[in-house]
This record gives sequence, structure tokens and C-alpha cells, in this order.
Amino acid sequence: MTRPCPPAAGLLVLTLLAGAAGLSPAARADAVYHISQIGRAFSPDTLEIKRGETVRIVNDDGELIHHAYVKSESFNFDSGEQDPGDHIDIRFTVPGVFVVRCDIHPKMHLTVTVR
Ligand SMILES: [Cu+2]
Repeated sequence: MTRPCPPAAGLLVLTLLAGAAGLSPAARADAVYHISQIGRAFSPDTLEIKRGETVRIVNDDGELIHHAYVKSESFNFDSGEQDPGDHIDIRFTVPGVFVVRCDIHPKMHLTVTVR
């Protein structure tokens, strides 16, 4: 598994939406976390966020197509196929522990804990 940057770097809040004009007060604390699909893995492969925050998953894996889905009782998501360079955003709206997987590469998994 390749880690192009220290694991903690992926946990940094890259974008705060607070500055965007016209957002309701409820949206101002929302943050976007960056996860990379690289080396047929999610990097980092664990993440802890707050309810309502968004995880952006970017396909940084050269010419490989990836995919991201969550299947659980309380929360479901399916990105469809992600071409190289594509990104998708998953906003986690319920607390719990969720596993994001790639249907194309079954060994890929990202554990997201939503507080
Ligand atoms: Cu994949």
C-alpha cells in the first residue's frame, strides 16, 4: 500500500465552506476531507468525522477505474464508475461506522467513523 503523504495529512480539513456566501448557518461548520484512491487502496484508509461532514474521494490511480460505495442499514451510497482524475463527494448524514468499498477492487476499503 502506497502512502504518498503522512496519514495525518489526509485528515486535515482542506476546505471550510464557512466563507461561501449564502450558506445557512447550519452548513457553516461543514468540512471536506480528502481521500485518495491510489495503489488500489484508499489513502488514508481510516477517517473520523462529524455527522454532516463530507468526504471527497479522488481517483489518483493513473489509468485505473475505481468505484466507491457504502452499503449499510442506515446509510447507502454508490458512486458508479470513477474514471482517473474523477472525484466524488459523500456526505455522511448519520452517525456510525461505515465501510467504503470499491466493487472493482474488493480489497479496497475505507473505514469512516461518523460521530
Ligand atoms: Cu478500485
